[in-house]
Amino acid sequence: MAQGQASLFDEQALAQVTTDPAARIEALRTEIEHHTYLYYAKDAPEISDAAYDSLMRELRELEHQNPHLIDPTSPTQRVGGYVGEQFAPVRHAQRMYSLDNAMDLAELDAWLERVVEFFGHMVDVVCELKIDGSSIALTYEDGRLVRAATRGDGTTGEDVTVNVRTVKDVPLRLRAEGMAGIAAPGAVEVRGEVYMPKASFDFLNKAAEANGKQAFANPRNAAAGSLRQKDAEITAKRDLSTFLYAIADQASLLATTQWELLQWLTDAGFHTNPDVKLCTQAQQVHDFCANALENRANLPYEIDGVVVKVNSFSQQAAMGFTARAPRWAIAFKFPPEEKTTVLQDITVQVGRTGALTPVAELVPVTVAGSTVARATLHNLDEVHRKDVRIGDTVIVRKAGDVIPEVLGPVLSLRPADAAVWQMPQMCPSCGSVVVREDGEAKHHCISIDCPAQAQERLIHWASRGALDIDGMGEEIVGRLVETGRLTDVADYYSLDVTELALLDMGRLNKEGVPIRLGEKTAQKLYDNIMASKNRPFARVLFGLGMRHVGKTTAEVIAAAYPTMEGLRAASVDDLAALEGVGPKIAASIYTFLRTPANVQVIERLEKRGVNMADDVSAAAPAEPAVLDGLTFVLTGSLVESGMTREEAGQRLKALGAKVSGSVSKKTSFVIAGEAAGSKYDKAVKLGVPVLDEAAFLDLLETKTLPPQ
Ligand code: 3B8
Repeated sequence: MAQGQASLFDEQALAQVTTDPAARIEALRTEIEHHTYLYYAKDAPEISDAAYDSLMRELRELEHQNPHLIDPTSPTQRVGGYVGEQFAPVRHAQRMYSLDNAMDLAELDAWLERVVEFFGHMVDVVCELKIDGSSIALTYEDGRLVRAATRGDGTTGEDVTVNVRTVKDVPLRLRAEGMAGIAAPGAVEVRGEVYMPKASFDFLNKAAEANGKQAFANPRNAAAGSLRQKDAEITAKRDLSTFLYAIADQASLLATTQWELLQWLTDAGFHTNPDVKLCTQAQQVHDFCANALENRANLPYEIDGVVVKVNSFSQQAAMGFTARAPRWAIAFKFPPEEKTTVLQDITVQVGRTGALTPVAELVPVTVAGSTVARATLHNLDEVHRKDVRIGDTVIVRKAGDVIPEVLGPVLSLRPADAAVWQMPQMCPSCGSVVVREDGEAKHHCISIDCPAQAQERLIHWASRGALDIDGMGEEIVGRLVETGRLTDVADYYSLDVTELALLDMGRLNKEGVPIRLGEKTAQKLYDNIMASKNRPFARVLFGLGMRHVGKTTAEVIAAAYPTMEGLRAASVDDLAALEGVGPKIAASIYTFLRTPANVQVIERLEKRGVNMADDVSAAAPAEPAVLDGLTFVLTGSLVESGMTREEAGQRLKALGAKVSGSVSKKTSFVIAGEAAGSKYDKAVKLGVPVLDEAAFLDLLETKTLPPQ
């Protein structure tokens, strides 16, 4: 490509630099954007990297000399920036729905048949690869990127603008070709997927392992995690890419079909996936899915299925949405990838309650984008039911694409000497007796001072759902246990900053000097320990790690007994009477609170200021009366939620609304479910606003009225 270069380096252009820096800056930006587009979106660069760098250097230099001309959408501004304490919430102007899944070809056909039934004939559909990334919404105002948000719960996401700016294939300004169409809407919200290429993911995880850092489970988590970096400079180094495929609102102003929209997106400068097909028959959809599945391993990024969409926007609108997902699209999910590998050993892990879990130690193998070397075998019966033996070649897959699972052996490859595995009779951590109680699947080590249990209990106490001591992970807890500073959870609250700073991490640096935790990390960790003293009482109960007391049970108990003193006074029957508790859990709590070693730990926790009593006067307020003064009428059946009109009415009243049986001019809203009849007609006639079920469910969830 000689043209662009010539125009930039010719005499006239250079002469302009001295006279009009603003014009030169603009010319450089447009030129650089053009080459970024060719490189990332079209995969067809026309100038060398060196020439590109030279353009960037000139632009940077000019902006440096003319700081008043710096603009956030300049290609020089992609790097850097800090997000505050938290990512600001962003309410999506239009809800970000997810897709319904078809788990096999039969379910895909069932969806295709629903489409045929709806229209009375087959309609055009578009097949796209389902990118296994993290959803984003990019908002452009007057063609300039102003905001990027994650999907979040679909209603509210997080503002990740500074991070997304660093993603090189995201245009900071739309190309003129795309701009032509959007004179009318002014702002457009473009939606798609951010992903991390497989090769970059491998590279990142290798580096993480080398630095003793936690690796990401799969490229999707890596993409999502990279987007949510507080320091956008880290995001900038992460090699993220995007594929965009939708416009949130007013897409019909830009195109009349999904197929045309993909073209518009490409013209506007977005990276769109080239592997798309416009299909007129079910057979073509099948072929596309079969091809995608076959090609999956050869793609440089992860896909987890195929998305099939009704092509025409007016036909999409006719089909509409359920409460969760569009009716006009379906995600055909690939079956989880399976691989074979060798089971080298079965080890036994001791959990915080003393439960013993057999773990498959595998020859590492890549499954669905990440390395699998270990997988839980749950308990002895599972090992026998699956009939896996040490030395077996086994089939592994990822359940839900995250948790590795051993499916079973390839019997024809079993070594002659492979013996049936048995649970060890002694705890591998402390050597005490292992028992299996009647009716229990798990074996347990019943020693009170089993170090493996102690360590797991300590980690559990600090975990996110419990006392949430950020930074207190497996490694640091392990070191504190080994150095004798942590024995039980009350010991956390006697640690001081100095000893934390000096904590020997058990590793040496390049000069052979032991690595210590260091002052800055120690101070943060200490602050987090102190902050954990004020967690709600339910967290403390959960953190204590009583058998059978999960998070939900802990919340139920704390709601009924908001103080440790009150809870200690409760009888087994009192506890068993609580919703979802029952005699087994009740007995476990009762016994736990009377075991002398536990009583002592709880007393020490209390003495050191850990919350043992919630302030009941500050209990959660009742529902806000956001619908005060409004009158609702319900009609039709609420098929999505399955709520009766009675239940729906109760929910509205709880928010302060009045519910009436007939529509009048005074009615504020009519909620119309399926097969709504005369009340709906009357509402339309009187101009009373009508909400469909999805909007009603949104209202209950968000406690805000939809914009009228
Ligand atoms: C509507 C259309 C959600 C999606 C959609 O590659 C909707 O189209 C969606 F409510 O999540 N991961 C894609 C992908 C995802 C979606 C989509 N198209 N290609 C993807």
